[in-house]
Amino acid sequence: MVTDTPRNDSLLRALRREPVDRTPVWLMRQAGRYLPEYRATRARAGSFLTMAKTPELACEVTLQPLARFDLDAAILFSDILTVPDAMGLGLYFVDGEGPKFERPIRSAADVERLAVPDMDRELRYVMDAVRLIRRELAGRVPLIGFSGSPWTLACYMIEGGGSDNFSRIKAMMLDQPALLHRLLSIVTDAVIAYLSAQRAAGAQALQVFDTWGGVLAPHHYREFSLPYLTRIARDLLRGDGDDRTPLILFGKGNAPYLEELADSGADAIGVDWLVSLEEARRRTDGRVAVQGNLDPAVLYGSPAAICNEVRRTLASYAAGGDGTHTGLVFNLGHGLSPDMNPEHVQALVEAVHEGSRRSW
Ligand code: 1CP
Repeated sequence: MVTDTPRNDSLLRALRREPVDRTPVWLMRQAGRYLPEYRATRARAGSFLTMAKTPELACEVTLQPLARFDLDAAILFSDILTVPDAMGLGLYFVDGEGPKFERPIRSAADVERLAVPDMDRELRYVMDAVRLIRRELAGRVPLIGFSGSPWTLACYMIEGGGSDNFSRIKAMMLDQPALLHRLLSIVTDAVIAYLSAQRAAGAQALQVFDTWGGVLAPHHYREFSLPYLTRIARDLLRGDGDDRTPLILFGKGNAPYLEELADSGADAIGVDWLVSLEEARRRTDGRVAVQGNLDPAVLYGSPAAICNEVRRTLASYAAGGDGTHTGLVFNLGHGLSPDMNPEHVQALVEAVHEGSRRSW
């Protein structure tokens, strides 16, 4: 395991709720289509999947936003759907339509055929990318590895792609709950193996994206998403040494469950903009770090408006505790979009660092 501390370790310190000189900031989908250099690499590669499956290209695009902005972390360039792809579902992309699976899960027989993929074979390209990125980062900032949550992965596996109403997975949840639990359990084992392998390859923090947890009614969330997130947090913790690799649980629409998520064993909870950081900090009561939560659409405003919203967000977090920013990782409440202006991203990153300096 590669455990050396990066020169800029503010992300790792904030995740441990230790004081930092300035609040760390990284942005979900920081490598992506809003950057012209990303579009150029993608054109050269021919497709998103070639880019994700070629370690040299994945490394190149991972580093692109760091060359432009003073970000405090790199996030592995990959996708959450690599895991179901490695489980044999056949991931492909249709231009303008997003990801799809050739063989979605539709029956009990489909579920029974699923197995945890071999990380050194089917997902070796991801681990090779992690190792290469660590080498190229040369200790500048930490590298975040990630996975989708079991519920969110199951959504894509059963729907066969993106969905507006989640009709197929919700029908399975209602009519065949034991079958859905069986699938979620296998996917959870795969997620734990995947995150452990990324950690062994050099990822210094890990994030689970529960993008679709918020489409569930509370009793369904507590039955079909939360227990699996908790199992991931507990199992990863058990497999970790003294030099613990922090785990961030990000969820869209997870505000109703902040207390329960803070008890999951994770180090940090990532929240969207439907809850204030003041409330998120108060309700998690210093038990975990908090990550978030600017509405990504703020980036459509002017740089002056962006700075204003960043300051409000920082002040909100400070007001939820002892007046400091300790334990805050600044991020958006969800990912950047392709039509966002890189100069506005620059203004955001600078505003976070300026607004949080010597604040503790
Ligand atoms: O056309 C392109 O270039 C592909 C667009 C794209 C990109 C840039 C996809 C397809 N995936 C990615 C990269 C990606 N995906 C990262 C890279 C690291 C980063 O810079 O943040 C990460 C962390 C993801 C994770 C991911 N993929 C999530 C969870 C985060 C989120 O946004 O909620 C989800 C839901 C996906 C599925 C996915 N992959 C791609 C698309 C367009 C989608 C969404 C499909 C849908 O439901 O409509």
